[in-house]
Amino acid sequence: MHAHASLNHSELSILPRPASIARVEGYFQLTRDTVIVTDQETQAIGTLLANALAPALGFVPRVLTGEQSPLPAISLGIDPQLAQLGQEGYTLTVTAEQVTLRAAHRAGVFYATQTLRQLLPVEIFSSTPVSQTWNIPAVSIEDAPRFSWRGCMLDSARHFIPTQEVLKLIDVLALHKINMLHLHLTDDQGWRIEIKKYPRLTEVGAYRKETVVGHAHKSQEYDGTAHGGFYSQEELREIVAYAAARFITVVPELDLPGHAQAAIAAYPELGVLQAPVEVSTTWGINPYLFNPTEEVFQFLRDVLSEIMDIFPSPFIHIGGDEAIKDQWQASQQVQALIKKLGLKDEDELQSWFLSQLGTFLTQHNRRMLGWDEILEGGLPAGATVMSWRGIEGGIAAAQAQHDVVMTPNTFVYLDYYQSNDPEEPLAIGGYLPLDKVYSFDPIPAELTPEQARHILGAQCNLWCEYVPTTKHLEYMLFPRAIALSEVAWTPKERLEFSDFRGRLAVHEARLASLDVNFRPVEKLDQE
Ligand code: TNX
Repeated sequence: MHAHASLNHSELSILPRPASIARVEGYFQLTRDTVIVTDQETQAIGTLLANALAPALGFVPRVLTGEQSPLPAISLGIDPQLAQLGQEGYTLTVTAEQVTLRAAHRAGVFYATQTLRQLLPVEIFSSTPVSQTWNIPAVSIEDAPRFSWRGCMLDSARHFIPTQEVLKLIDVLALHKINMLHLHLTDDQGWRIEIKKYPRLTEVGAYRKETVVGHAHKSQEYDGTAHGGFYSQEELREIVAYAAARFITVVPELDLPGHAQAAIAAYPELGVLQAPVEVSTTWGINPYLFNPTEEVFQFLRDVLSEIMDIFPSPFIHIGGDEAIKDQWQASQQVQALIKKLGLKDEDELQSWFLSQLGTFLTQHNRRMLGWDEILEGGLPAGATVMSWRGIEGGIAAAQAQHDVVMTPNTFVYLDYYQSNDPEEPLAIGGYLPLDKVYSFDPIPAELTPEQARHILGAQCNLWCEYVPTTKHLEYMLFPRAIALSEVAWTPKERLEFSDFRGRLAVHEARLASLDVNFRPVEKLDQE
């Protein structure tokens, strides 16, 4: 099947762009008589669809499960014969009589519903009833993702992102077929996850003080205001369940052995210095490291156990980034350990440190994921690498037959400026316009096809040092996260920035109706 030559943007503005779509003549008209028919397996997806359409329609379409309908129907169902479309692929066929969504697995049916919402007139995203005819163009779509990891990282540590906002974002990410939500939950500036066994982690570690920063670089250093907040385990379970219903896996990150200052502020005995310190009130890289002792490993295993209990994710992220090793270097005790283990240096000690936890995770059937610094001193067995300092770490890891998620700062760091407009709100630095994100190819040319199979996919990261509000968070995410979703979903030969732009211009009305803040695409013309 090939793309129709005369695709009309206002009619077929689906993001990410489907692998193949053919427009045929006619429309299916959605009315009060239309029922959503499902099989047992897709009933919950049918209900989600009904509830998504209801506000604009002004009525909730009926969901019929396991029955035939005499009425015109939107039919959802599993079809094992579509196995060749993979875990997430689907077909969506619209004729004047019927809308048919089929996939071999439930995820595919869910993605078909997200496509269907975008086939309807954009007003379907309205939160209040709109009286109009709801025509769905007759099409034949066959679609499946290029990559199995289509991710977005949010940094709740630097600025806490309230649960309600996370739930709202999950809906928006799912609309774009993103399936991995990586939550950065611990850092020097805050510990955001309730751990029952160690209550001070949040009692102390979740709050940082106001600081008077008395020099010229104030805005670059810290916004000066007191800040705090954390997720209870109950809230995290709600987030995980809400995401799972929308086929998103929540990947938790516990950052170590560096970025540990908030934990050490809560329990100074965890640190190399064994001395009190406050939760960091400035951005940047701090020197506080976990002490590589059995007591600390016990603490980390306890914390990981509670994390695994909350998050069913097959991947657990253990950080590994930016650990300056000065404190390990200066500690006689740590140096004695390096000697005893027969290691060369602190990098090898970090590798050993992470391997201890990797083994623990493996025993619990989880996979360790870490930033590309985990390559230094030897990649722990079985570890998956998130390549952030460009793509080099990812290339090295894939060549060593380790799995990789590509998140290079050069293409997908959404904390960077999205334009040169002097009015652009303060950001950490860098320059990452929309077309640069769109131009990213997660498969480096250096890799053989065999090695390239280790590239699980791509992810955009939004670090939140300079993102204090949810409105601003959305502004930094959109539309760049949508570009990432297309890079990670759509076949490479179907990626065309001008076409993407055209669809995005239509899509903005949907985002606006969902009350999602974004940088308007028309601003690209002024650049
Ligand atoms: C580096 S990316 C970090 C983060 C910062 C980010 C700012 C990574 C693994 N570590 O701690 O927030 O730069 O761009």
